[in-house]
Amino acid sequence: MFFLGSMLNVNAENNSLIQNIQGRNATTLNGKWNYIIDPYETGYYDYRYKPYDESPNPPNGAFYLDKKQKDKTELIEYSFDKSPSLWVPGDWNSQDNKLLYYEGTIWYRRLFDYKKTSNNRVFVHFGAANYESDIYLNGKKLGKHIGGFTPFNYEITDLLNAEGNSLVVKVDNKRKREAVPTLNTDWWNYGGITRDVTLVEVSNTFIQDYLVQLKKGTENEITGYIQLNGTAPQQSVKIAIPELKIVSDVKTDSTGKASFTFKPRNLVRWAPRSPKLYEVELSCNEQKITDRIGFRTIETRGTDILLNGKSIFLRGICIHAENALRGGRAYSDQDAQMLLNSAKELNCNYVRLAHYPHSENMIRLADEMGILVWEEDPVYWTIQWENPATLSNALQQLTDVITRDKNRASVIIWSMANETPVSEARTNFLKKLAAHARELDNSRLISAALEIHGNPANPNERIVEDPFADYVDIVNFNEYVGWYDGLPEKCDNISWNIKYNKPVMISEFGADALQGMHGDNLTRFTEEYQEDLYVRTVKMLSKIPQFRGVTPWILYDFRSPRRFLPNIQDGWNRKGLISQNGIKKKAFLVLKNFYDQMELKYQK
Ligand code: GCB
Repeated sequence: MFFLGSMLNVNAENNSLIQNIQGRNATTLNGKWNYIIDPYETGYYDYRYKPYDESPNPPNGAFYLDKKQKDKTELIEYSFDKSPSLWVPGDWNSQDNKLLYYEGTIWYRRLFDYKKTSNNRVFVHFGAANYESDIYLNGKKLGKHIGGFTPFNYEITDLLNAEGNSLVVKVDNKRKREAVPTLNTDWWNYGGITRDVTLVEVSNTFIQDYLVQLKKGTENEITGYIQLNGTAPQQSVKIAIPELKIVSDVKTDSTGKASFTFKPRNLVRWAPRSPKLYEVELSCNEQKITDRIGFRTIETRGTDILLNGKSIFLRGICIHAENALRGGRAYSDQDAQMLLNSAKELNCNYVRLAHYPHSENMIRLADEMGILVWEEDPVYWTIQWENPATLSNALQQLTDVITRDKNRASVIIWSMANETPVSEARTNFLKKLAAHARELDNSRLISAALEIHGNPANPNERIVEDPFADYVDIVNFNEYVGWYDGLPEKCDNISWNIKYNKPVMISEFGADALQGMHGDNLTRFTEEYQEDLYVRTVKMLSKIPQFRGVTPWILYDFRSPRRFLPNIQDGWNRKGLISQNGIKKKAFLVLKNFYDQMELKYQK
């Protein structure tokens, strides 16, 4: 979007997302931030006043004013200066044991100096903060952001001082019925400023957003657009892909937009085995943005998934954004390395990033490593299907992740939801999400992790029948035959009733196993049980004619506040193929062997 008239105003509505923070003139605000824990919302409200936030003359109590005592008589009941600090980025739960279970508000403050070049503009960009954030600079509100896993930025040009800026962020991770996700999930509700905070300095009119991808339906036509933001929207923008000998000047129109198409010779397409990325340079007003972009096609034909025109089997694994070895929410490049290297060891060519958008580091590394990616909107289980605010929240999070990752070749699937029980309201909701995703990005595939059901007349039949399946490109479903549904041997007799003439993938199956706990294959929570379940499940799934991929649940054990069986779970969901200490369980090898076979089969 482009907001010409009011673009210098400092408020949320006028600050659309800036593309590719890492490739710009950026200054990190990562590091130690002072914090004040505020379970009773004292920093925001007071019994004497209306919410301070709305008041034209906020009284002393408001934390975002970052007040200092002027003399000994002045009453101020808080002090960021004397408060402890938390590391940003990072969840608060894993930084101080007192905060392990904390769900509520924490106020963060960071002081900084910043001298900008005159006429330039400055934005503050947050990779993510969970779940609701109110952001203030030097006592003025920049905006409010809702959603725990998507980026946001605000312009601060007019509020910025050369010295002594106080950036205050109120982060509240209380779970709410109407939120996305809602009250109940099976993962840890890590709170805090969980991803990078960055100052971005841009010229007065700058490249806010761009798309550079292969045109749908073509093998070598690079197409895209550039979107400027600023008072001089009609400019000449240079786009270069030196390795392909592309250098071109494009002219933006009165809305700041320019589209382009190039037909390079000898384009090498991106694929898992050869993840070719090209340096792309975009220059405008003496500012250059650099990116690394890959080009590939993805489509379905009948029951096949075609990558660059060739049928592929997606050898995947589900991953939560958690680094169990370090403890806490994953955010950094090192976290991404740890997780994706483990997936590679399994011989995966694909990962399902559950159940919400993971960090940009993860997606960029997947591009570099040649791992295909499923990204997911946090529409999980039973959110408020009939609440328009919940729908616009889910739409916004979807918009933001598509905006952020639309140039990443690794991303091939946008998932609308996970395990959402069928009802008319739910299907209407998901249809709106899918239509929106297709409108924003017609080049990738749409899916969702659906549920299955049984047949009372035939206890061994499992049926995939869901009105939303008509709106997806790939039918994905979660199944727990052998864990929540009988014992592993049940897999041997299951017959699948899946009428869709589309590729079918299994977005989840699995069993809990405590690493190091051994027994026979009927003893719950042993490695042998999990191993047996994997052996039988891959045989069972291989009988589905449209079977084109699978992402077992899950790569690593992960923290969950629903899993407290003493001495076994102790706060962890144990369905990982690797323990929280990094030790592989027996089932790891079963899956790896299966993937080695599938790789050979699909090479033919
Ligand atoms: C599921 C959910 C996943 C859970 C998993 C389990 O179906 O999609 O979030 O963690 O089952 O372990 O029960």
